[in-house]
Amino acid sequence: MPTAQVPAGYRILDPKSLLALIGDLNDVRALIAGRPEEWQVREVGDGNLNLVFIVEGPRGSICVKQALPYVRAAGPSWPMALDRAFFENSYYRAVAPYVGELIPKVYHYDAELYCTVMERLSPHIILRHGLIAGRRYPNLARDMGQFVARSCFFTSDCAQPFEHKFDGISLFAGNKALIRISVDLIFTDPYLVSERNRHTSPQLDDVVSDFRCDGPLKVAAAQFGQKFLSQTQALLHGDLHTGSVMVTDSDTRVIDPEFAFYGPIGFDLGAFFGNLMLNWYSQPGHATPRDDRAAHQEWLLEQAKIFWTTFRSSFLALWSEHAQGDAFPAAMFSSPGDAPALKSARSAFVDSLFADMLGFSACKMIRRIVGFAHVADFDGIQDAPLRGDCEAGALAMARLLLTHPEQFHSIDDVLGAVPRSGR
Ligand code: SR1
Ligand code: MG
Repeated sequence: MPTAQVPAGYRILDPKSLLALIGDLNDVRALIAGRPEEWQVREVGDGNLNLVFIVEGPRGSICVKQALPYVRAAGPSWPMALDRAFFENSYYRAVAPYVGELIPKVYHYDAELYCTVMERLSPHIILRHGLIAGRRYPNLARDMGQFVARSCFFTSDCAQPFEHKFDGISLFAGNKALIRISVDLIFTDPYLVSERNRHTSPQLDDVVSDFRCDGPLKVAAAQFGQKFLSQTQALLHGDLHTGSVMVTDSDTRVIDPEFAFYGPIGFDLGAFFGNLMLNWYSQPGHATPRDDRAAHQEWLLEQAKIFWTTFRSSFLALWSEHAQGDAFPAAMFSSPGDAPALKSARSAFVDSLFADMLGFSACKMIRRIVGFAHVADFDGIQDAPLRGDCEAGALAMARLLLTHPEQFHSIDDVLGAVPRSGR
Protein backbone atom coordinates (compact mmCIF):
# COMPACT_ATOMS: atom_id res chain seq x y z
CA MET A 1 0.00 0.00 0.00
CA PRO A 2 1.36 3.46 -0.82
CA THR A 3 1.85 5.86 2.05
CA ALA A 4 1.81 9.62 1.82
CA GLN A 5 5.02 11.63 1.78
CA VAL A 6 4.81 14.17 4.56
CA PRO A 7 7.03 17.24 4.84
CA ALA A 8 9.48 17.61 7.71
CA GLY A 9 7.77 19.31 10.63
CA TYR A 10 4.37 17.83 9.93
CA ARG A 11 2.84 15.50 12.50
CA ILE A 12 -0.70 14.35 13.05
CA LEU A 13 -2.02 16.30 16.03
CA ASP A 14 -3.14 14.60 19.19
CA PRO A 15 -4.62 16.30 22.26
CA LYS A 16 -1.18 16.85 23.81
CA SER A 17 0.49 18.41 20.77
CA LEU A 18 -2.66 20.38 20.02
CA LEU A 19 -2.66 21.94 23.49
CA ALA A 20 1.01 22.84 23.07
CA LEU A 21 0.23 24.52 19.74
CA ILE A 22 -2.75 26.51 21.04
CA GLY A 23 -1.02 27.36 24.29
CA ASP A 24 1.56 29.34 22.28
CA LEU A 25 -1.06 31.49 20.54
CA ASN A 26 -1.65 34.37 22.91
CA ASP A 27 -4.87 35.72 21.40
CA VAL A 28 -6.45 32.29 21.18
CA ARG A 29 -5.29 31.40 24.65
CA ALA A 30 -6.92 34.57 25.99
CA LEU A 31 -10.15 33.70 24.21
CA ILE A 32 -10.32 30.24 25.82
CA ALA A 33 -8.98 31.49 29.18
CA GLY A 34 -7.48 29.38 31.94
CA ARG A 35 -4.49 27.07 31.50
CA PRO A 36 -4.06 24.48 28.72
CA GLU A 37 -3.98 21.69 31.35
CA GLU A 38 -7.61 22.51 32.20
CA TRP A 39 -8.86 22.57 28.62
CA GLN A 40 -11.00 19.79 27.15
CA VAL A 41 -10.07 18.45 23.71
CA ARG A 42 -12.44 16.39 21.54
CA GLU A 43 -11.94 15.12 17.99
CA VAL A 44 -15.29 15.61 16.25
CA GLY A 45 -14.54 15.30 12.52
CA ASP A 46 -17.13 13.32 10.59
CA GLY A 47 -16.13 14.37 7.07
CA ASN A 48 -14.28 12.40 4.44
CA LEU A 49 -10.88 14.03 4.71
CA ASN A 50 -9.69 15.76 7.88
CA LEU A 51 -9.30 15.85 11.63
CA VAL A 52 -11.44 18.39 13.47
CA PHE A 53 -10.89 19.19 17.14
CA ILE A 54 -12.88 21.29 19.59
CA VAL A 55 -10.87 22.82 22.42
CA GLU A 56 -12.94 24.13 25.35
CA GLY A 57 -11.83 26.15 28.35
CA PRO A 58 -13.39 28.16 31.17
CA ARG A 59 -14.49 31.10 29.01
CA GLY A 60 -14.52 30.01 25.39
CA SER A 61 -13.81 27.38 22.79
CA ILE A 62 -12.18 27.10 19.38
CA CYS A 63 -12.10 24.70 16.46
CA VAL A 64 -8.93 23.28 14.91
CA LYS A 65 -8.99 21.56 11.53
CA GLN A 66 -5.97 19.59 10.33
CA ALA A 67 -5.39 17.98 6.95
CA LEU A 68 -4.41 14.31 7.16
CA PRO A 69 -1.94 12.98 4.58
CA TYR A 70 -4.63 10.60 3.31
CA VAL A 71 -8.36 10.45 2.71
CA ARG A 72 -9.84 9.84 6.15
CA ALA A 73 -12.82 7.93 4.74
CA ALA A 74 -10.51 5.50 2.92
CA GLY A 75 -7.45 5.33 5.18
CA PRO A 76 -3.71 5.55 4.36
CA SER A 77 -4.13 3.52 1.15
CA TRP A 78 -5.46 6.73 -0.48
CA PRO A 79 -2.76 9.37 0.06
CA MET A 80 -3.89 12.97 -0.21
CA ALA A 81 -2.01 16.26 -0.53
CA LEU A 82 -1.81 18.25 2.68
CA ASP A 83 -1.82 21.61 0.93
CA ARG A 84 -5.61 21.54 0.76
CA ALA A 85 -5.40 23.28 4.14
CA PHE A 86 -3.45 26.11 2.50
CA PHE A 87 -6.07 26.50 -0.23
CA GLU A 88 -8.88 26.46 2.31
CA ASN A 89 -7.16 29.22 4.25
CA SER A 90 -6.47 31.15 1.03
CA TYR A 91 -10.14 30.96 0.06
CA TYR A 92 -11.28 32.26 3.44
CA ARG A 93 -8.87 35.19 3.11
CA ALA A 94 -9.89 35.92 -0.48
CA VAL A 95 -13.65 36.06 0.13
CA ALA A 96 -13.72 37.43 3.70
CA PRO A 97 -13.97 41.07 2.53
CA TYR A 98 -17.15 40.20 0.63
CA VAL A 99 -18.87 37.55 2.77
CA GLY A 100 -17.15 38.03 6.14
CA GLU A 101 -20.27 37.46 8.21
CA LEU A 102 -21.09 34.21 6.43
CA ILE A 103 -17.80 32.38 7.14
CA PRO A 104 -16.08 31.54 10.44
CA LYS A 105 -13.32 33.77 11.80
CA VAL A 106 -9.85 32.33 11.20
CA TYR A 107 -7.46 32.96 14.10
CA HIS A 108 -4.32 31.21 12.89
CA TYR A 109 -3.00 29.07 10.05
CA ASP A 110 -0.04 26.79 10.71
CA ALA A 111 1.80 26.16 7.45
CA GLU A 112 3.92 23.30 8.86
CA LEU A 113 1.07 21.39 10.44
CA TYR A 114 -1.45 22.22 7.70
CA CYS A 115 -3.97 23.20 10.31
CA THR A 116 -6.31 26.10 10.84
CA VAL A 117 -7.38 27.47 14.20
CA MET A 118 -10.77 29.08 13.86
CA GLU A 119 -13.98 30.18 15.45
CA ARG A 120 -15.97 27.37 16.99
CA LEU A 121 -19.48 27.66 15.64
CA SER A 122 -21.85 26.98 18.51
CA PRO A 123 -24.75 26.24 18.86
CA HIS A 124 -24.61 25.72 15.09
CA ILE A 125 -25.15 22.30 13.58
CA ILE A 126 -24.37 20.92 10.13
CA LEU A 127 -27.21 21.96 7.83
CA ARG A 128 -27.55 18.48 6.34
CA HIS A 129 -28.36 17.06 9.78
CA GLY A 130 -30.93 19.78 10.41
CA LEU A 131 -32.65 19.16 7.08
CA ILE A 132 -32.72 15.41 7.67
CA ALA A 133 -34.40 16.09 11.02
CA GLY A 134 -37.02 18.20 9.21
CA ARG A 135 -35.90 21.51 10.68
CA ARG A 136 -36.42 24.82 8.88
CA TYR A 137 -34.09 27.79 8.66
CA PRO A 138 -35.81 31.04 7.68
CA ASN A 139 -32.67 32.89 6.53
CA LEU A 140 -30.83 30.01 4.93
CA ALA A 141 -31.80 30.28 1.26
CA ARG A 142 -31.32 34.05 1.14
CA ASP A 143 -27.99 33.82 2.96
CA MET A 144 -26.75 31.12 0.59
CA GLY A 145 -27.96 32.97 -2.52
CA GLN A 146 -26.09 36.03 -1.31
CA PHE A 147 -23.03 34.02 -0.37
CA VAL A 148 -22.64 32.58 -3.87
CA ALA A 149 -23.49 35.92 -5.52
CA ARG A 150 -20.99 37.91 -3.45
CA SER A 151 -18.12 35.40 -3.40
CA CYS A 152 -18.42 34.77 -7.13
CA PHE A 153 -19.20 38.30 -8.31
CA PHE A 154 -16.30 39.94 -6.50
CA THR A 155 -13.78 37.36 -7.72
CA SER A 156 -14.99 37.42 -11.33
CA ASP A 157 -14.18 39.57 -14.35
CA CYS A 158 -17.31 41.58 -13.54
CA ALA A 159 -15.54 43.11 -10.53
CA GLN A 160 -11.80 42.45 -10.98
CA PRO A 161 -9.22 43.62 -13.50
CA PHE A 162 -7.97 40.53 -15.27
CA GLU A 163 -4.44 40.84 -13.86
CA HIS A 164 -5.77 40.37 -10.34
CA LYS A 165 -8.03 37.52 -11.36
CA PHE A 166 -5.18 35.79 -13.21
CA ASP A 167 -3.11 35.87 -10.01
CA GLY A 168 -5.98 34.11 -8.26
CA ILE A 169 -6.34 31.55 -11.02
CA SER A 170 -2.64 30.84 -10.86
CA LEU A 171 -2.66 30.42 -7.05
CA PHE A 172 -5.68 28.12 -6.88
CA ALA A 173 -4.56 26.09 -9.93
CA GLY A 174 -2.18 24.50 -7.42
CA ASN A 175 -5.11 22.76 -5.72
CA LYS A 176 -4.65 19.90 -8.16
CA ALA A 177 -5.12 16.99 -5.79
CA LEU A 178 -8.60 18.11 -4.81
CA ILE A 179 -9.56 19.10 -8.33
CA ARG A 180 -8.55 15.55 -9.30
CA ILE A 181 -10.96 14.18 -6.67
CA SER A 182 -13.81 16.18 -8.19
CA VAL A 183 -12.92 15.23 -11.77
CA ASP A 184 -12.87 11.55 -10.86
CA LEU A 185 -15.64 11.26 -8.29
CA ILE A 186 -18.17 13.66 -9.82
CA PHE A 187 -17.69 13.49 -13.57
CA THR A 188 -16.12 10.09 -14.27
CA ASP A 189 -16.50 7.23 -11.78
CA PRO A 190 -20.33 7.24 -11.57
CA TYR A 191 -20.50 6.40 -15.28
CA LEU A 192 -18.12 3.44 -15.30
CA VAL A 193 -17.25 0.42 -13.19
CA SER A 194 -14.95 1.54 -10.37
CA GLU A 195 -13.97 -0.13 -7.11
CA ARG A 196 -14.71 3.15 -5.35
CA ASN A 197 -18.37 3.16 -6.36
CA ARG A 198 -21.21 1.73 -4.33
CA HIS A 199 -24.98 1.84 -4.56
CA THR A 200 -28.04 0.38 -2.86
CA SER A 201 -28.07 -3.13 -4.24
CA PRO A 202 -29.93 -4.93 -5.67
CA GLN A 203 -32.54 -2.14 -5.80
CA LEU A 204 -30.50 0.19 -8.00
CA ASP A 205 -28.53 -2.41 -9.99
CA ASP A 206 -30.54 -1.92 -13.17
CA VAL A 207 -30.54 1.85 -13.17
CA VAL A 208 -26.81 1.94 -12.45
CA SER A 209 -26.09 -0.38 -15.40
CA ASP A 210 -28.40 1.74 -17.58
CA PHE A 211 -26.46 4.86 -16.68
CA ARG A 212 -23.23 3.24 -17.82
CA CYS A 213 -24.54 2.66 -21.32
CA ASP A 214 -26.63 5.81 -21.69
CA GLY A 215 -24.64 7.73 -24.33
CA PRO A 216 -26.59 11.04 -24.12
CA LEU A 217 -26.41 11.02 -20.32
CA LYS A 218 -22.66 10.36 -20.33
CA VAL A 219 -22.06 13.04 -22.97
CA ALA A 220 -24.02 15.59 -20.91
CA ALA A 221 -22.07 14.70 -17.74
CA ALA A 222 -18.78 14.87 -19.66
CA GLN A 223 -19.73 18.28 -21.08
CA PHE A 224 -20.22 19.58 -17.56
CA GLY A 225 -16.92 17.96 -16.60
CA GLN A 226 -15.24 19.87 -19.43
CA LYS A 227 -16.90 23.10 -18.32
CA PHE A 228 -15.71 22.44 -14.76
CA LEU A 229 -12.11 22.34 -15.99
CA SER A 230 -12.16 25.06 -18.59
CA GLN A 231 -14.37 27.92 -17.35
CA THR A 232 -12.55 30.08 -14.84
CA GLN A 233 -15.44 32.44 -14.16
CA ALA A 234 -14.87 33.04 -10.45
CA LEU A 235 -13.26 31.71 -7.29
CA LEU A 236 -15.47 28.86 -6.13
CA HIS A 237 -15.92 27.19 -2.78
CA GLY A 238 -15.73 23.96 -4.74
CA ASP A 239 -17.73 21.68 -2.41
CA LEU A 240 -20.79 23.68 -1.42
CA HIS A 241 -23.07 20.86 -0.30
CA THR A 242 -25.28 20.97 2.80
CA GLY A 243 -22.48 19.39 4.87
CA SER A 244 -20.40 22.52 4.20
CA VAL A 245 -22.90 24.83 5.87
CA MET A 246 -23.50 25.27 9.59
CA VAL A 247 -26.68 26.85 10.90
CA THR A 248 -28.70 28.05 13.84
CA ASP A 249 -32.28 29.25 13.50
CA SER A 250 -30.98 32.66 12.45
CA ASP A 251 -27.33 32.29 11.42
CA THR A 252 -25.68 30.70 8.38
CA ARG A 253 -21.95 29.95 8.00
CA VAL A 254 -20.15 28.37 5.09
CA ILE A 255 -17.24 26.11 6.04
CA ASP A 256 -14.79 23.66 4.44
CA PRO A 257 -13.65 25.48 1.27
CA GLU A 258 -10.66 23.17 0.75
CA PHE A 259 -11.80 22.33 -2.81
CA ALA A 260 -11.54 26.02 -3.79
CA PHE A 261 -10.51 26.82 -7.36
CA TYR A 262 -11.46 29.12 -10.24
CA GLY A 263 -14.30 27.50 -12.13
CA PRO A 264 -17.83 27.89 -13.45
CA ILE A 265 -20.18 29.69 -11.07
CA GLY A 266 -22.86 27.10 -11.79
CA PHE A 267 -20.74 24.52 -9.98
CA ASP A 268 -21.20 26.21 -6.58
CA LEU A 269 -24.83 26.98 -7.36
CA GLY A 270 -25.45 23.40 -8.45
CA ALA A 271 -23.80 21.90 -5.38
CA PHE A 272 -26.16 23.67 -3.02
CA PHE A 273 -29.24 23.33 -5.23
CA GLY A 274 -28.56 19.64 -5.89
CA ASN A 275 -28.13 18.87 -2.21
CA LEU A 276 -31.46 20.55 -1.40
CA MET A 277 -32.97 18.28 -4.03
CA LEU A 278 -31.25 15.21 -2.57
CA ASN A 279 -32.74 16.10 0.80
CA TRP A 280 -36.16 16.50 -0.83
CA TYR A 281 -35.97 13.02 -2.37
CA SER A 282 -34.81 11.49 0.91
CA GLN A 283 -37.75 12.80 2.94
CA PRO A 284 -40.06 9.75 2.59
CA GLY A 285 -37.28 7.78 4.26
CA HIS A 286 -37.47 10.05 7.30
CA ALA A 287 -41.26 10.22 7.59
CA THR A 288 -42.91 9.17 10.84
CA PRO A 289 -46.54 8.27 11.61
CA ARG A 290 -46.98 11.85 12.87
CA ASP A 291 -45.19 13.63 10.05
CA ASP A 292 -45.20 12.45 6.46
CA ARG A 293 -42.71 15.25 5.68
CA ALA A 294 -44.84 16.58 2.80
CA ALA A 295 -44.82 20.08 4.34
CA HIS A 296 -41.06 19.91 4.74
CA GLN A 297 -40.72 18.96 1.10
CA GLU A 298 -42.79 22.00 0.08
CA TRP A 299 -40.56 24.19 2.25
CA LEU A 300 -37.45 22.74 0.58
CA LEU A 301 -38.77 23.60 -2.88
CA GLU A 302 -39.52 27.15 -1.74
CA GLN A 303 -35.94 27.40 -0.48
CA ALA A 304 -34.54 26.14 -3.79
CA LYS A 305 -36.46 28.92 -5.52
CA ILE A 306 -35.42 31.61 -3.02
CA PHE A 307 -31.80 30.48 -3.32
CA TRP A 308 -31.78 30.91 -7.11
CA THR A 309 -33.80 34.16 -7.20
CA THR A 310 -31.67 35.71 -4.45
CA PHE A 311 -28.50 34.75 -6.27
CA ARG A 312 -29.82 36.21 -9.53
CA SER A 313 -31.02 39.52 -8.13
CA SER A 314 -27.97 39.95 -5.87
CA PHE A 315 -25.48 39.26 -8.65
CA LEU A 316 -27.21 41.75 -10.97
CA ALA A 317 -27.44 44.38 -8.23
CA LEU A 318 -23.73 44.01 -7.47
CA TRP A 319 -22.96 44.36 -11.16
CA SER A 320 -24.87 47.64 -11.33
CA GLU A 321 -22.93 49.03 -8.40
CA HIS A 322 -19.45 47.54 -8.73
CA ALA A 323 -18.71 47.07 -12.43
CA GLN A 324 -14.97 47.53 -11.97
CA GLY A 325 -13.79 44.51 -13.92
CA ASP A 326 -12.76 43.96 -17.51
CA ALA A 327 -16.00 42.22 -18.46
CA PHE A 328 -18.31 44.75 -20.15
CA PRO A 329 -15.93 47.63 -19.28
CA ALA A 330 -17.85 50.46 -17.62
CA ALA A 331 -16.10 53.05 -19.81
CA MET A 332 -17.45 51.36 -22.91
CA PHE A 333 -21.07 51.60 -21.76
CA SER A 334 -21.15 55.14 -20.38
CA SER A 335 -23.76 56.72 -22.63
CA PRO A 336 -27.37 56.61 -21.39
CA GLY A 337 -28.54 54.90 -24.57
CA ASP A 338 -26.36 51.88 -23.70
CA ALA A 339 -28.37 51.00 -20.61
CA PRO A 340 -31.06 48.72 -22.11
CA ALA A 341 -28.58 46.64 -24.14
CA LEU A 342 -26.19 46.38 -21.21
CA LYS A 343 -28.97 45.37 -18.82
CA SER A 344 -30.16 42.71 -21.18
CA ALA A 345 -26.62 41.36 -21.75
CA ARG A 346 -26.02 41.11 -18.01
CA SER A 347 -29.33 39.34 -17.50
CA ALA A 348 -28.47 36.91 -20.29
CA PHE A 349 -25.15 36.10 -18.61
CA VAL A 350 -26.79 35.41 -15.26
CA ASP A 351 -29.50 33.34 -16.93
CA SER A 352 -26.82 31.20 -18.59
CA LEU A 353 -25.75 30.29 -15.05
CA PHE A 354 -29.21 28.82 -14.41
CA ALA A 355 -28.67 26.08 -17.00
CA ASP A 356 -25.22 25.43 -15.52
CA MET A 357 -26.67 25.21 -12.02
CA LEU A 358 -29.13 22.53 -13.12
CA GLY A 359 -26.55 20.48 -15.01
CA PHE A 360 -24.01 20.58 -12.21
CA SER A 361 -26.71 19.85 -9.63
CA ALA A 362 -27.62 16.71 -11.56
CA CYS A 363 -23.98 15.56 -11.67
CA LYS A 364 -23.76 16.15 -7.93
CA MET A 365 -26.95 14.21 -7.23
CA ILE A 366 -25.80 11.22 -9.27
CA ARG A 367 -22.35 10.99 -7.69
CA ARG A 368 -23.81 10.95 -4.16
CA ILE A 369 -25.98 7.93 -4.99
CA VAL A 370 -23.79 5.74 -7.18
CA GLY A 371 -20.25 6.98 -6.48
CA PHE A 372 -17.72 6.97 -3.61
CA ALA A 373 -18.91 9.51 -1.05
CA HIS A 374 -22.59 9.19 -0.20
CA VAL A 375 -24.77 11.47 1.91
CA ALA A 376 -26.45 10.89 5.26
CA ASP A 377 -29.79 11.99 3.74
CA PHE A 378 -29.97 8.55 2.08
CA ASP A 379 -27.45 6.52 4.08
CA GLY A 380 -29.51 7.21 7.21
CA ILE A 381 -32.49 5.35 5.74
CA GLN A 382 -32.13 1.84 7.17
CA ASP A 383 -34.86 0.20 5.08
CA ALA A 384 -32.96 -0.63 1.87
CA PRO A 385 -36.00 -0.92 -0.46
CA LEU A 386 -37.31 2.44 0.80
CA ARG A 387 -33.84 3.98 0.45
CA GLY A 388 -33.58 2.56 -3.07
CA ASP A 389 -36.97 4.12 -3.99
CA CYS A 390 -35.90 7.53 -2.70
CA GLU A 391 -32.57 7.33 -4.50
CA ALA A 392 -34.18 6.12 -7.73
CA GLY A 393 -36.44 9.20 -7.70
CA ALA A 394 -33.44 11.50 -7.35
CA LEU A 395 -31.56 9.66 -10.10
CA ALA A 396 -34.53 9.95 -12.47
CA MET A 397 -34.74 13.70 -11.86
CA ALA A 398 -30.98 14.12 -12.34
CA ARG A 399 -31.06 12.13 -15.56
CA LEU A 400 -33.92 14.30 -16.88
CA LEU A 401 -32.04 17.49 -16.00
CA LEU A 402 -28.98 16.27 -17.88
CA THR A 403 -30.62 14.72 -20.92
CA HIS A 404 -33.53 17.15 -21.43
CA PRO A 405 -32.27 20.57 -20.39
CA GLU A 406 -34.63 22.15 -22.94
CA GLN A 407 -37.52 21.35 -20.56
CA PHE A 408 -36.14 23.66 -17.86
CA HIS A 409 -36.18 27.36 -18.60
CA SER A 410 -37.20 28.62 -15.19
CA ILE A 411 -37.04 27.55 -11.60
CA ASP A 412 -40.77 26.83 -11.75
CA ASP A 413 -40.13 24.36 -14.57
CA VAL A 414 -37.79 22.45 -12.25
CA LEU A 415 -40.09 22.55 -9.26
CA GLY A 416 -43.00 21.51 -11.48
CA ALA A 417 -41.10 18.40 -12.58
CA VAL A 418 -40.61 17.17 -9.01
CA PRO A 419 -43.19 14.42 -8.44
CA ARG A 420 -45.54 15.77 -5.76
CA SER A 421 -48.76 14.07 -4.73
CA GLY A 422 -52.07 15.95 -4.54
CA ARG A 423 -51.52 18.16 -7.61
C1 SR1 B 1 -12.31 11.63 -1.26
S1 SR1 B 1 -13.21 12.99 -0.74
C2 SR1 B 1 -14.84 12.62 -1.15
C3 SR1 B 1 -15.75 13.80 -1.10
O1 SR1 B 1 -15.73 14.38 0.19
C4 SR1 B 1 -15.72 15.78 0.08
O2 SR1 B 1 -16.68 16.36 0.89
C5 SR1 B 1 -15.97 16.09 -1.36
O3 SR1 B 1 -17.34 16.24 -1.63
C6 SR1 B 1 -15.39 14.92 -2.03
O4 SR1 B 1 -15.87 14.73 -3.34
MG1 MG C 1 -15.78 18.98 3.23
